[in-house]
This record gives sequence, C-alpha cells and structure tokens, in this order.
Amino acid sequence: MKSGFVAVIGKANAGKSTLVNVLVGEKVAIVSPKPQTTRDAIMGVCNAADYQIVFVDTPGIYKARNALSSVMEKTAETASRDVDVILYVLDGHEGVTDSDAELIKHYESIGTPMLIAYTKIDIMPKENIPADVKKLYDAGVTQDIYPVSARKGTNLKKLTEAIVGLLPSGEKVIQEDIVSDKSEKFMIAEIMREKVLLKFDEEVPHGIAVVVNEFRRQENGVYIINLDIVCEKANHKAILIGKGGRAIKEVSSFARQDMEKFLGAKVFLTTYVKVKENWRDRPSLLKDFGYRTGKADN
Ligand SMILES: Nc1nc2c(ncn2[C@@H]2O[C@H](COP(=O)(O)OP(=O)(O)OP(=O)(O)O)[C@@H](O)[C@H]2O)c(=O)[nH]1
Ligand SMILES: [Mg+2]
Repeated sequence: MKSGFVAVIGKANAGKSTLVNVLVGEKVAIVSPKPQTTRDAIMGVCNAADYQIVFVDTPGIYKARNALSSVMEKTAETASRDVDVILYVLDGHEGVTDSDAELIKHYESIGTPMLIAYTKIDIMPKENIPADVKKLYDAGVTQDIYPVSARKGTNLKKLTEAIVGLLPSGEKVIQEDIVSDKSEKFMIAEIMREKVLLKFDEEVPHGIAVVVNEFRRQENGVYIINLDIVCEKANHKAILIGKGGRAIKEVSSFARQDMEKFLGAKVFLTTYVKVKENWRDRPSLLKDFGYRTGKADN
C-alpha cells in the first residue's frame, strides 16, 4: 500500500482545482476562469485498492495585494512544506515564462519529491509542448514534466502512477469514506461563490465572501439555506442585485441547482447582499468569514 499527502501548487488559474476534482472523481473544489478562485487549502482524497492519494489543493500564486491574498499565499507555502509530494501545475495554454521556471525552482529547493503537470493541452498546439519543456530544463528545472488535460482526461493515468511512485509505503492516512476535509456548509458557500465568479466581472466577485447563516434539513427532506453575499462597496451591491433583482435571482437559481445536486435533495435558498467596507483587509472579518489569519497551521 502506498499513501500520502500531495500539495497541488501553481499560479492562479493554472487548472489545479479542475485537476484535483478529476483525479478525486468528485467535485471538492470550485472552478472558474478567474484567478484566485480557491481561497483555502482543500483536501481531496483519491482511494484505490493499492494506494491512497490525499491531494491538498491550494490558492494559486498571485501577487498579494490585500490581507486575504497574503493569507492565501501563505496557505500554499505552508502546504508545500508539510507533504510527501509536490504536484506543480503549469498552464500549458498560457505558455512558459521565466517566472514559471523561477517558481518551480523555488519549490524544488524545498527538497520534497516533486513532479510537474503541464495542463490544458487540449486547447493548445501540441508542437509547443517540447519547446516549453526544453525552456524549463534549460532554465534549470530538473523534475519530470507530464503533459495532461484535466478536461479531456489525457495522460491522467500516467500522472497518477508517477505520483503513486513517489508516495511512501504505509497504510491509508485517511478513513476510506472521507473525500474532503470540508463540511457541507463550506461547499454550499463555495458553490454560491463559484456562481458569482462565473456571472460577474473583475473586482466584484473577488471582493465577495459568502456567509451561511442557516443550514438545516427539514423533516420533509428539504434543506433550508439562508446566506449572505458580503461585498466591499455599495456599487458592488447594486451590480450584484441587478435591475429589479434580476442578477441575484439568476445566480441564486444556478447556485440552488448545484446545491441540490451536491446535497441530493431539494433546497429552499434565501440570499441577501450586504456591504462590509474593505473586509479583505480587516483581519477580524477575515476570521469571521472563515479565512485563517496569522499562522496557517491547521
Ligand atoms: N481546456 C481546459 N481548460 C481547463 C483545464 N483545466 C482547467 N481548465 C480551465 O481553467 C480555468 C481555471 O481552472 P481552475 O481549476 O479553477 O484553476 P486553479 O488553478 O484552481 O485556479 P485558482 O484557484 O484561482 O488558483 C477554468 O476555466 C477551467 O475550466 C483543462 O485541462 N483544459
Ligand atoms: Mg483553484
């Protein structure tokens, strides 16, 4: 039996969460085309007869501009120090730059066994792959590079085998029936955040937090969910609500459908939009909204 922890690290929007969801076989982390979608380390477990891989999906590396980004950056850094393997995810479709090589070399220098997934090869010319691989090796990268597509499932078996090859021998580290370390309530808030990320542009979705005030199941099986979308500015609130409440109705409806799929039951969802000026720079609010402040040690 091989088993252990694998930190999934890389730039924002590289495709880390998509890859983790596919490898785990269940959606444990939300995904969007916007950078900084993942805000917290999220565990996703992949069980097989002779191995168990415990992925730790992390917030993408992105220039820290506020207290929330800097907490997110520390989360990735801490995760990379505490695992058996680092899986560095590189967006092949974006192309390789010097900063990619520098980041990869930074993680190599930690000394943890590591491999590189070069992803999104389904939407790029295949000819670019060898040139990018050469660029990385010329820049001093030494780890094995696996071209993959999470969307199409290309080369994922090879990647999994390579990860398993780097794991230590030993019993399962996580109980078999556990897929994620996050609660249903956390996923409910994340599903709402995903729909806001998909619907709105730029600063609006990045400035929101979702707070679940009520989450309970009635005797008839229906879930009653009541949540706040907290945004940073009054004009963001107006955008989120939309003319005649149309925008918020639409995102709530998409979110409710996904929540019903996730919970396997009907959901009665109530959504409010609130303003908390600059919450991303206020440590006490960060904590209230479920983001770790200070030492990211648990
Ligand atoms: N075509 C294609 N798109 C992909 C693939 N993997 C991810 N994407 C897309 O890339 C975007 C970012 O994916 P995420 O999985 O959210 O990326 P991430 O690295 O977790 O991003 P952060 O959490 O912001 O750091 C989404 O629009 C995905 O659908 C892939 O293999 N092929
Ligand atoms: Mg992510």
